[in-house]
Amino acid sequence: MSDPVRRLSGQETAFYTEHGWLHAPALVEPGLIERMARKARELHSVLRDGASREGASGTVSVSAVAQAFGQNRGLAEADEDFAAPVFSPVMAGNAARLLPGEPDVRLQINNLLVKEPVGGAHGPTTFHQDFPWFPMDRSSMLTVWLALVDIPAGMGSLRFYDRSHLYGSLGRSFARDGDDAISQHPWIADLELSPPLDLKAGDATVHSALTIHGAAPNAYGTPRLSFAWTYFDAGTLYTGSPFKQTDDLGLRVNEVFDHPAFPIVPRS
Ligand SMILES: O=C(O)CCC(=O)C(=O)O
Repeated sequence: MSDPVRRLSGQETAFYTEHGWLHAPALVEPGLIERMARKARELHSVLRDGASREGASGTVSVSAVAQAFGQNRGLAEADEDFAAPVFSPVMAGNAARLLPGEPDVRLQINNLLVKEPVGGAHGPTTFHQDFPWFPMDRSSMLTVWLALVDIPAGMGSLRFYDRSHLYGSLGRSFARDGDDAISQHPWIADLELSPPLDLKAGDATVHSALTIHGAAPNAYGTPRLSFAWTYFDAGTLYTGSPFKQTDDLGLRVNEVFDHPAFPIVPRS
């Protein structure tokens, strides 16, 4: 079976290394995106209607994803179409080449992300870094954010503070009121903001766990449907810092994340 993900070019990996983010047009093949989008819509309508029945596709486990509206985790473990880009050897190779030293990569999390139109449940995504929340001893990690439908800038495609990954860990957002990254560090506003991106279904953005990013509210009449997943350097050590995803897994402090929840993804 051919890989549904295309290999990133040297120019793209160089851009990411310099800027801390990347727009990767047509990263995933259209047939797969159509299937993922259909399942995401089905799942969304199930969740919106508040039903707890099985997904109409029969392949998506609602119980696995209904934990948080707007952020439905673990689809790659439940459904072969969501698994395909996440466990793609080409994608794992892309991720390795984006990280310093081209390490093996582990999967950290995968998430169907839904941003409802203005007036619904969701507003903007305030600007933040991902890394400060994680119980990891190094920041060599990145997130692939894949558009499942066309996502014009006004629907809330991600924007990035250019080169903000060069400033290390800048602290947590979402911990207190008014703690977005720019309020905490007004100098960040002097960095260039990435252009508003009109993403086509199958386009992706990639950002470092140190890159400050956020998104506008969804000003369109339909939900913004994207699927995001995160890889990290397989040599990363667990610090033991409290974190819901890892607290009860029996991970050992100062050892690697050798656990089925964090598989190493074979690469080509
Ligand atoms: O989808 C969003 O609006 C935010 C996603 C995000 O912050 C992330 O994937 O790291």
